[in-house]
Amino acid sequence: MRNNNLNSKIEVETTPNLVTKVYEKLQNKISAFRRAVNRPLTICEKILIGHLDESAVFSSSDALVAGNSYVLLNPDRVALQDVTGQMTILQFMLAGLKRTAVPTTVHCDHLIQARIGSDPDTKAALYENNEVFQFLESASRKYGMGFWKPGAGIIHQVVLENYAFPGGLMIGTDSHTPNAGGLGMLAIGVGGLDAAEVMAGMSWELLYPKRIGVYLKGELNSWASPKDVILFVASKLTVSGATNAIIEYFGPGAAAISCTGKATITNMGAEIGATCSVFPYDKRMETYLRATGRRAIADLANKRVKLLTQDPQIEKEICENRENSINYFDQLIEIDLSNLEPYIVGPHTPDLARPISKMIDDIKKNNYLDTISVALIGSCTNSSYEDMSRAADVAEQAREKGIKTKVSLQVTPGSEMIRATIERDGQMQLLIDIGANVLANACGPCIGQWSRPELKKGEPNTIVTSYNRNFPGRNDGRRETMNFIGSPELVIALALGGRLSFSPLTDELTANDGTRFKLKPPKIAPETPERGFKDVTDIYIAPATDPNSVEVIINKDSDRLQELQHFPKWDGKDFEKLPILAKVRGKCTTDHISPAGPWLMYRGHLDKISDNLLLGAVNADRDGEVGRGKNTLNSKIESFPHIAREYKKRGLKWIIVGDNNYGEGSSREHAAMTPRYLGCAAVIAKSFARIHETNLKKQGVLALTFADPLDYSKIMEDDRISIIGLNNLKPRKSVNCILHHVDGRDEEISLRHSYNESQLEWFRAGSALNILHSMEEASLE
Ligand code: MIC
Ligand code: SF4
Repeated sequence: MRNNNLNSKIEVETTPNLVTKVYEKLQNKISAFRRAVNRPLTICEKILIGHLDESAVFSSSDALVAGNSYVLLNPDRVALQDVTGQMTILQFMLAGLKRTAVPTTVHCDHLIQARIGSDPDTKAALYENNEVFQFLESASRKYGMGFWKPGAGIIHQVVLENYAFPGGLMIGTDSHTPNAGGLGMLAIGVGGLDAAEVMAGMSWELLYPKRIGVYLKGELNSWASPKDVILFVASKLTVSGATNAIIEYFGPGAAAISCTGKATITNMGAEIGATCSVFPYDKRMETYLRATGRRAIADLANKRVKLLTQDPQIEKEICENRENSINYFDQLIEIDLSNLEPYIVGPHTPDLARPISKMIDDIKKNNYLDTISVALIGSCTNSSYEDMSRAADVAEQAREKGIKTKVSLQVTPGSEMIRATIERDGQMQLLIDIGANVLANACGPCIGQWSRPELKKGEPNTIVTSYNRNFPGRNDGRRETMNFIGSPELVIALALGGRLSFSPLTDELTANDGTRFKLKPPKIAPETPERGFKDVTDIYIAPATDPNSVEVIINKDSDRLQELQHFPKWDGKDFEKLPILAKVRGKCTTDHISPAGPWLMYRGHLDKISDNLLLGAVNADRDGEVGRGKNTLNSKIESFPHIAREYKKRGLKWIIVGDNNYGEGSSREHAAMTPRYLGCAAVIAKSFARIHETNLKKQGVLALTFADPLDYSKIMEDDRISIIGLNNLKPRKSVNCILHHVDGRDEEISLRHSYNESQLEWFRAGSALNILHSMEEASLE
């Protein structure tokens, strides 16, 4: 089934050429599909069908059963960032390939630590991460990838500004890749090995997603913003509610939201587990394409509107009767934007939402710390020209009254283009005038790259951000930090009020002259600058024209980068009486399994980063114990990575037991590679998040779920677990598992899996990479 055409010599194309070809392909495939399946199509169906691999046959829609059939797709682009990209490139190299077959870019954004401010922090990062940046740059030049230097901006913002296009399909090694859905693209977050395979010219496999429709009507007004649309949707669907689904926004309200506002909404679909989210092509996207120097693409899209939008009959039928939505969507949510209030979510999970009017009650009920310590705006989610203009409008009102924020305010612009433009147009100055400090154009505090020496160890504190994630420990590595999320304009208002309970809708501030005043809702802001975006230079390096002359730089003694070794093949034996390294309780995101912050340093060094394994995970058997468990060899309570290394030394494989939505959040495959490296045979969970489940499968760890989730509670700390019948693993067939309890009782439980036949081969071969490598070797023979 797979496309064996490795190393095919496809030149990196200019985007208009690529887009022309993609639209032709969409046209042909969608027409063929329509001949077989005669019904109106949604936009995500059109894009998926238009990107199906050549092997797909359109005899009927039976081949595309949502949540059941796997499909092979050919993405148009790949985007890598500097921390997940390291493993992706190391795996690409290990597979022995010469050049990327699909246009690919690398973005340096996660490694800049926020300390003082933009310039000194970027300089310090260049020095401290020099070796990694050199590796990424040399590999990019050699293998044909565009390289965006540190300081150029955050991956998703740079992709939106330069590469995203309506109707396209891209994958990225970052879970917020769906940001490009704001420009009508199906953009999906994946693990590094998925990306390496596509870069090698292989098709990409996806579980054909379900569809959730969000019908938007009315118009946002007052303090409500695009952020509130997604915070509201998150509260309805919860963190796992959109797993293996694409969220498709449509209706008259969609056109009332700017392209970058749409991107905020699609970006945060990652927080509810969505495969991706998408809006249909419209005038607002055209405006953004033209403003970002892509007139040719806007013209091409305008000629193909039918391919890039939902068939109109769908909306018509749904408007006549909401029940008709079942013909097109698995679920329908309806939002009247005119009635939407600003929301605040958190702490510690992005689906704990309430409208701002209810915040004060929640603070009292839950004893949240009302005093805010730091307010932060920006990130890949919310740093558009429109966002910054609305935030600056609130700042201007405060400046006119002679006041500043009551708490520290930090701004991370999403890209150098945005930073330079808001500096020229005055928004930045307005923010600085009320006390803002400008950080680098990078992820910074959003991913724990935030030095807060002023904060005492264990000191509880409240922060508010316009970011997208708020897992415990996420921003500053401190689990006691309570992190709340809202729109940038709301965060500015809260920074002026200094309290979480402050509501700009009802509360007053005191001006410098002692008079009281209320903030007005920010004015409607321009979605793109009247004078155009500022041109920025010296932020991009193109692939080398003579790749053979470029040597990929990896220092042999490096503690940042380590060449990978292949994981061993499965030995053909059942897993007999394996110890449980960790049984985790409750939320276990990839930030719990493989924390970021200081550990980001080691994302290119598998051995070193393995020392963070499960450090954030809550031990289900030991109340309150985090990152530690019982070493069955000596009965001592030790850290999980330490125990895992002890087991590995003795050649003992082990198991992780997970709760619901295990592995939610990031795409980092380190959360699957480090367990694999230290000897994990299987993860048994109540349920998995999509990307993490694929990452486990790809790295050769068995990903299994309880047939009966109540069996989770049958597993005790001292049990040994056998997983048997592995030679007979088959798609859709359950797996037998025996719990050997310490009192001598054996108990049998049934496990499920979602492997298809070719994924089972990954397990047998030891990893998907081992298969890619053998295919590459065969193609050279
Ligand atoms: C995130 O927002 O969690 C990250 C950091 O961008 C991750 C990627 C990573 O862990 O490197 C993501 O979203 O995939
Ligand atoms: Fe960076 Fe945060 Fe966006 Fe992830 S969510 S890409 S860490 S800004």
